[in-house]
Amino acid sequence: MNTIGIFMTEEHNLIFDKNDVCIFIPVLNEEGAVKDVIEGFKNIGYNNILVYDGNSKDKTREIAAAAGARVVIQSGKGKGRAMIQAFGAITEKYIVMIDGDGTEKPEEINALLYPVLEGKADHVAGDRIAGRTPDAFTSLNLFGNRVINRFFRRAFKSEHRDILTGYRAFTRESVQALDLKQSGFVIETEMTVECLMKGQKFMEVPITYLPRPEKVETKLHPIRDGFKISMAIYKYSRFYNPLFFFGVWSSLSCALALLTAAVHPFITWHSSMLGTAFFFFAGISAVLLIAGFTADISATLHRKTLKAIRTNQKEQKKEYDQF
Ligand SMILES: Nc1nc2c(ncn2[C@@H]2O[C@H](COP(=O)(O)OP(=O)(O)O)[C@@H](O)[C@H]2O)c(=O)[nH]1
Ligand SMILES: [Mg+2]
Repeated sequence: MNTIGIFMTEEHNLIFDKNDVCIFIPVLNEEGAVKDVIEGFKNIGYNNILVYDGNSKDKTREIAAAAGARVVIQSGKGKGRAMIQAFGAITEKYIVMIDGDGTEKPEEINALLYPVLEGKADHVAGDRIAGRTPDAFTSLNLFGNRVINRFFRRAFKSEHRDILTGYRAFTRESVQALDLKQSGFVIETEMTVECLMKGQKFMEVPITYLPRPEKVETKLHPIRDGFKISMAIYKYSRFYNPLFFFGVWSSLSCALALLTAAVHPFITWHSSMLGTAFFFFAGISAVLLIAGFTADISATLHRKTLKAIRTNQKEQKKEYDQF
């Protein structure tokens, strides 16, 4: 099969070698789906397929190797750990990552990869919520995803629609610049946050999201992992949007102060205690708000400085390339 890809835009024709794209599939007990995912890519000329296995207890490794993928067994546990290990080891210029559970379509790779090849994006994420088919998400998962994405948009003042997606394309250089530490399912959130922190060009494109094939189980625990992800979003907002980070507690204290003021006329026998509580909560609220504003100034200045450094680096690289 010819591995030369030609991608035509209005401005230019882009020719690339599909072997320069590493298709990376993290898997854990996916014997029911991994073969179709691998073959889906091979059928369209992408033969460079790397499967990172999280010590599956079924025949995932054997099936993946027989289908023509390189199989590596990750050390330790967790999807995040597998991703960090893979990003450190991959040498190809472009990486496309996809779940091994058959819920995403290999043939939709172009929508993700082309903006990266064109240089329009460093990192493209497939928005599963936009292209979900009926029953692809359970109602609990859809609700959880919506709440988490809304919380993320609020915390990061962003437009992201699906931060938890596993179908993504990026340059090796851009993903290696991210400071990733999460071992489990918080890794996608961390990646998205890191892209924002590092000022990378991030884009979302709609992708089809299919129900899992029969007998293929999700490894994600909606309540436990949903809680961990929400906590991580809050924690990460500290450096990106400190006004939100401190503002949450400032608003809560403010609400408690108002509550004590509101009940004050009705519970006269506790009035001195309520008065103390009012000043306590009002004080905490004010202090946190001041902390938020102060930290927000530092964060904004920090972002501006980083942006200036990056622009400078890009200009220097351009000059160097011309020379
Ligand atoms: N290597 C590795 N892969 C994992 C691990 N846990 C899950 N995966 C894989 O990561 C992908 C996403 O997991 P999945 O259960 O589909 O999560 P969801 O798509 O968010 O519901 C699938 O291909 C899983 O097999 C792990 O601990 N190690
Ligand atoms: Mg999945």
